[in-house]
Amino acid sequence: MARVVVISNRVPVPTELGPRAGGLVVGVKDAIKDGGLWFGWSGQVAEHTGGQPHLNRAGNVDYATVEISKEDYERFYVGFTNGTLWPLLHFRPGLVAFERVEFESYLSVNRAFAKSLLPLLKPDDLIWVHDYHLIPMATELRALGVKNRIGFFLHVPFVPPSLLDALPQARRLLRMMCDYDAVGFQTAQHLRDFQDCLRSMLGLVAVPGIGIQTDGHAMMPIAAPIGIDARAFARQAKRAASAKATQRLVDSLVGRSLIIGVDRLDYSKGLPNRFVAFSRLLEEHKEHRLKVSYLQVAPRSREDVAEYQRLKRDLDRRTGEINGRFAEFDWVPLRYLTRPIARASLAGFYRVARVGLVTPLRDGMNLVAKEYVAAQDPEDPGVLVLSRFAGAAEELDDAIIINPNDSDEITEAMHQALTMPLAERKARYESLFEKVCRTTAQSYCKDFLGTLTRQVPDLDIRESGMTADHAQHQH
Ligand code: ADQ
Repeated sequence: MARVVVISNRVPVPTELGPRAGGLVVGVKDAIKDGGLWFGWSGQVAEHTGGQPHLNRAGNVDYATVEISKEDYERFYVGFTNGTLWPLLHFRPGLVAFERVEFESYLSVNRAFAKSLLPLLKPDDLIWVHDYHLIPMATELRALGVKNRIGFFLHVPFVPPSLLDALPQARRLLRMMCDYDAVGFQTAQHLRDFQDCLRSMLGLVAVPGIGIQTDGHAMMPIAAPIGIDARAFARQAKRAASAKATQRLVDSLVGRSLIIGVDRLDYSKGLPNRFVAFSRLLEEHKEHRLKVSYLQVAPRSREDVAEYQRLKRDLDRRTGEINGRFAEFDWVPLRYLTRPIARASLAGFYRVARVGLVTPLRDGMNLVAKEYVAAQDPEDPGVLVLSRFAGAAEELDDAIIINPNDSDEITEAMHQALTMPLAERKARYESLFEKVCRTTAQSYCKDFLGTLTRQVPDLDIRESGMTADHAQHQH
């Protein structure tokens, strides 16, 4: 098979210290486990953006990274990607800022990255671009003469036309997405929203077997849900259960039930509502006082973005209030950590937790939900409480599904989970485990790359001026 070249904003260069929190790496590394190249930003700021990449090799994977300038860091990273696209794609128009210079920087960073990558490309490489930071990448690579197949996968949700239209550059971005050979989304709903945008904003409709046709080129849009290697994670969790860190956690609980949440410290993850819900659980269901501890692991993320600083202050305050109000001299109800924890330890922590709380306001997929299920002890499984607005809810419908905007609903779900009989816990777990084993990191990469390498039928017919109306009849 051809070499796979992965391009993503951040690159998991193995020499970096410590574990990295983030779902993209977990799901994508399977694509290049047999050899490949991973290209992107080093995470460092330098005088200029791009230039000659730094090369590293680990096993049979090459890593190539470049820097960005201070100005691009502010405009591209803090600005357009995390201040405009991220809130927009997470249905938070009130948090979106628009600055034309930031969009210009977004384009120029993508152009510089494409130039840096060019000398490393081979003619039959399959190029796989990841996430909202890099939408213009295919357009920029094509402009440099790259003829390879190029695919794009969006890890975050896609929005309906009424929301996307708020973005001044929406049509331009949609056209750039049409320059790929395949564009993937986490769920059927995100795919439908994308297709609605193409239809209503550009008048384009997919033709079965061909895809979206523009200028003699076809782009196939697909839903390819990302997953984890669930069976391997289950084995890791079983081993981790007897490891030192898990044992320390269990000892510290002195028989209490554990509720766990693991999220990047991000406003899309719904943490304030979750804290409110926990406080109400202790308030309204007094039987749980002294009997349950809630561990929230929330490593800090995007600390230069103002909204993230506000969220951190808000959660610090709420933690103080909850513990000040309910703690006893020998019980701290809420344990709140803002640093990452090694994945091996996390696996053990999930396994001993009676409840897994995954309540994002919006999420592309959410791999923590899948990890929590995979880590459970089949003989005594915990219960997953899952937001209906996480992509994972499309598959994991045997979890307790909640609306994360309603803290009372989360409170009731916590109570239901803490008091659920073993037989029901097992029945839900068995069905959920079967589902997390079905869509894995491997099946995700296979589905996406399969579409990317598909045979595209002769496109001459479609150049005869196919309109949205014509295409709709064929749909
Ligand atoms: P994220 O927003 O980063 O990913 P998620 O899918 O939950 O969200 O992945 C987080 C990953 O990081 C998990 O594998 C988890 O174990 C790990 N992690 C989280 N907190 C950690 C901690 N404290 N210590 C160590 N590891 C931690 C984006 C999208 C998601 C989408 C993924 C993958 O926002 O919707 O599911 O990409 O496509």
